[in-house]
Amino acid sequence: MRNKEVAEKFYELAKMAELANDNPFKIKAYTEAARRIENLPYPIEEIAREGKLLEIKGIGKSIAEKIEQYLKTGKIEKLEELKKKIPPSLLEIEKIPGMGAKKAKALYEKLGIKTVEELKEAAEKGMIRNLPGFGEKTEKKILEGLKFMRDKTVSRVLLGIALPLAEGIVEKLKAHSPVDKIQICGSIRRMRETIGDIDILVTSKHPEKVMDYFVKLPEVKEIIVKGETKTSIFTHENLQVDLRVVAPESFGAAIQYFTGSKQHNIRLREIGIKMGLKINEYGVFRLDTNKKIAGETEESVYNALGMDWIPPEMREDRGEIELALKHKLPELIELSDIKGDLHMHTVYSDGQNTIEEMANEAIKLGYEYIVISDHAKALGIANGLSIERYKQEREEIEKLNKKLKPFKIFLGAELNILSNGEVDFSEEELKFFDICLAGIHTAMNQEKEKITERIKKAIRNKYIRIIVHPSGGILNGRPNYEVDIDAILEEGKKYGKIFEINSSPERLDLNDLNAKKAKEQYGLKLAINTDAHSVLSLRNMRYGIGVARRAWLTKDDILNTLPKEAFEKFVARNDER
Ligand code: DGT
Ligand code: CA
Ligand code: CA
Repeated sequence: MRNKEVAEKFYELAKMAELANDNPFKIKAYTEAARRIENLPYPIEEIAREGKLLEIKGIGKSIAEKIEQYLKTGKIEKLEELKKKIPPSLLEIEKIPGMGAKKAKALYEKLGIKTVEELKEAAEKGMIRNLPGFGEKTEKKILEGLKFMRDKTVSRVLLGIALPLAEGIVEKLKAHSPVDKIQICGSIRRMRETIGDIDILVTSKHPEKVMDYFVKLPEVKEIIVKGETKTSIFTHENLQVDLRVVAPESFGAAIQYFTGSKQHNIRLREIGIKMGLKINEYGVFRLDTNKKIAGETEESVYNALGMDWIPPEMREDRGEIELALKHKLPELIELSDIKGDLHMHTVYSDGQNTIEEMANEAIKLGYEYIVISDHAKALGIANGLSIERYKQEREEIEKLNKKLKPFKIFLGAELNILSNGEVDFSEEELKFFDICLAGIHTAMNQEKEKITERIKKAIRNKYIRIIVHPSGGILNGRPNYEVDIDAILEEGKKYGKIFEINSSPERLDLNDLNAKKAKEQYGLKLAINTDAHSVLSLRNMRYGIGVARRAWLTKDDILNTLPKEAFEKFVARNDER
């Protein structure tokens, strides 16, 4: 389906027409057409083939002709003409915050600025402030806009976006091209929270067919290089995907090499050299005779170095190599160890599904229990619940528990740690819940001492068992609160509290390093929860598992690997205290 691609061409046409001072009605028509094409439920190429373009609302004869031109030739004549009048690089300039078409055009006409580099130079030299309609303030804004764009282009993509995208590509390559083995490598395989680019390795007897198919995938926006052994493309999200074809006898060595991390690989090579071995993406070789001694499987590579195979999530050179040499690697937690999810929302607060829908989905995922933890009343924007509404939830849950047996739903609450460390309800009221979770949702800008003390106070509340998303950051969004993580982990240890690994791909909080520290330095247990606001996001559990594995955690470190009866006992402690 080429809808998105065609739509983008029309957006480009509209922008170029604007820069060229074209008729405003035409500009509007191009933009409108782009929007319509983007939202079409059918492939535009099929509609064109059937001669039905004019049936699409908002598309007239002249636009229909342009669509046909583009589908046939890859070009729109009108756009090519405009490009002769106006340098297309102005489109880049126009996108910078604080610029826009009018200013881009004025700078081009008055100072001949055609590229982002030229714009930067002119702004830094103070050449823009004296132009009519610009001034010092505008010049400063342009410099800030340039910096923002630079930060944005180096920003990494969330694992929650990159992993499904990579899996989609792998599925298609498997189904429609002659690949034999295929493996996603790089930071995705290591389950890093953000991803720079996607690395996929395959073996095949017909590499050229694999590459031909790969570059025609609908995910592809632009081909960077296409070769027999390596092809790189950009997706529509501007994410680079590198596809490499390697020889079957080197597959293990290659996936080991391209899984990284770079630091981990460097350490392996150092150890290899001491043993008289050379390691590269083709295999493990004896330095003296150049004889290949391993490489077909990843295990063979690690074994040749006297080590056990190391799970990809641990390959960060944080001590895993030493453990592998001593055959003492931990048995990491797996998704199938999870027996319940302890943090989710329903239509009672700001979720999209009912309690029953969430429960049925959890049953499908193989869980034995869940905790429904809708927001409490202080969080007005999330439709937080009063005790009366929690009572309604309790009634509904009791009915469902009869119906869904042996599956069990617990009534929880996600309390708000208010700016003074108190929560939404009195201790007397908190007795009502099976289990209480608490986290910060407001006043996140408090200074370090205050916000740390605030969380410590919540930790001392005997009814609160789990601290959710303890550091508060949103990946690619906002930074963590200024919280002293060590101080709250220490307090958590004193009061026997559980800290959450929030599996939502925007959060992944605690992160790998803090989760590792929670276990190793403070002997704490953690919970891995999804914080799901819909049945679909219950499936985000695997991202939290990725964090836990990167933190070297095992099944025993995680509260919600407990079977139902043991979890019931954990919950019952509420009454004793
Ligand atoms: P990313 O893409 O920034 O999220 O991180 P990675 O780890 O996927 O890095 P990437 O895509 O640059 O390279 C993939 C793997 O290939 C990397 O983890 C290790 C290996 N690799 C790449 N370049 C080098 C290198 O210059 N030296 C070594 N030893 N390994 C490399
Ligand atoms: Ca990568
Ligand atoms: Ca790469």
